Amino acid sequence: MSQQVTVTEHILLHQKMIPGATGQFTRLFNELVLSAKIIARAVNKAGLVDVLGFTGDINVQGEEVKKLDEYANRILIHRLSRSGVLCAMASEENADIIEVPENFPRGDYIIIFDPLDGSSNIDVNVNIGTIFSIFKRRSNSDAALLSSDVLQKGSEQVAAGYILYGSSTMLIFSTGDGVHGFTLDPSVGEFILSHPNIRIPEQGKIYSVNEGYERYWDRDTKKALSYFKSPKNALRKPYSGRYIGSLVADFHRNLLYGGIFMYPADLRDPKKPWGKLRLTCECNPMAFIVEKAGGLAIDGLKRILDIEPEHLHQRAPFFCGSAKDVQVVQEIFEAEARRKKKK
Ligand code: FDP
Repeated sequence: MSQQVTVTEHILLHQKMIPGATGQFTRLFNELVLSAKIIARAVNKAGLVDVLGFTGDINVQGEEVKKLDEYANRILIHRLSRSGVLCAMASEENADIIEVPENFPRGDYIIIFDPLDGSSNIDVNVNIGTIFSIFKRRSNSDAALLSSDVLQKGSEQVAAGYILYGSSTMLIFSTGDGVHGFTLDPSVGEFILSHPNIRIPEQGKIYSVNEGYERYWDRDTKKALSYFKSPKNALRKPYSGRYIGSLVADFHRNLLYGGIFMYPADLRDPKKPWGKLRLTCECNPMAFIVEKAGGLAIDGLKRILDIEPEHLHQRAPFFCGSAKDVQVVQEIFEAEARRKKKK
């Protein structure tokens, strides 16, 4: 136990190394960690208490709201608004920016989160998670908050990460200097550093995508898939297919083992040719983590972290993982773009 580093110690150590640090980030993180423990407890008891199933409501994404989703959202909003260091929050479950109530102290941080990602897996005991993305406001603290403070490019994130509720509860995050993983020790109630300085393998052996929708993909994505399945690829053998259908779980496995996760554009509805995943609360935080671990994340052609969000619930195609695997996809998209230009 004497050798073990808790997440709070780790953050405090990090804070000491930043000249002029005020402790605000540490306060925000402490509330996030406490929220994670409360949600983990509810997830672990699901099945025993009445938290499975639907609330009967439809969220801003047009999806049925699960009881645990709603619970996780409430816990995060309640705890984080009390941190005293936020000026705004945004959640996948709420249509608009959530302002911190007038009577609470405020600060310059903004947090965007998906309270419980992978919620279609809740009722069957498959891994789910909370994803978060943290920014600092750009406008003056005394002035009214601008939507551009919340809608910043992913490259402006000061921290991002996720909590994975699985066979154990894990917190993975980066504040810019490496990606670190902590595992909740339920006997002491602390997240303990278990995976310091995670690096994603440069080349993976796994592709992860909902192949059932292949007929709705563009030509580029179909080409990428056939590359990963071909014995003529860089590995000289087909990649293994692994798809849980819970972004945090698929991402986490690929982060540790290497590989590529894809949620491509879906051309079923030509008026909405976007992917399913949300840029601000899913793609950006995962792209930040994967890049800090040595990998890449693109929308096909463009780096995810360079996309200027136009609205809170914007979606983006998402290809993310080991650098060499993502580069292959990018080359395919670039070649197709050149071909289309020539026509
Ligand atoms: P879910 O709908 O279960 O919440 O964006 C949400 C998400 O899950 C991701 O976690 C997951 O990667 C993806 O959607 C799964 O979507 P498909 O069922 O279309 O594959």
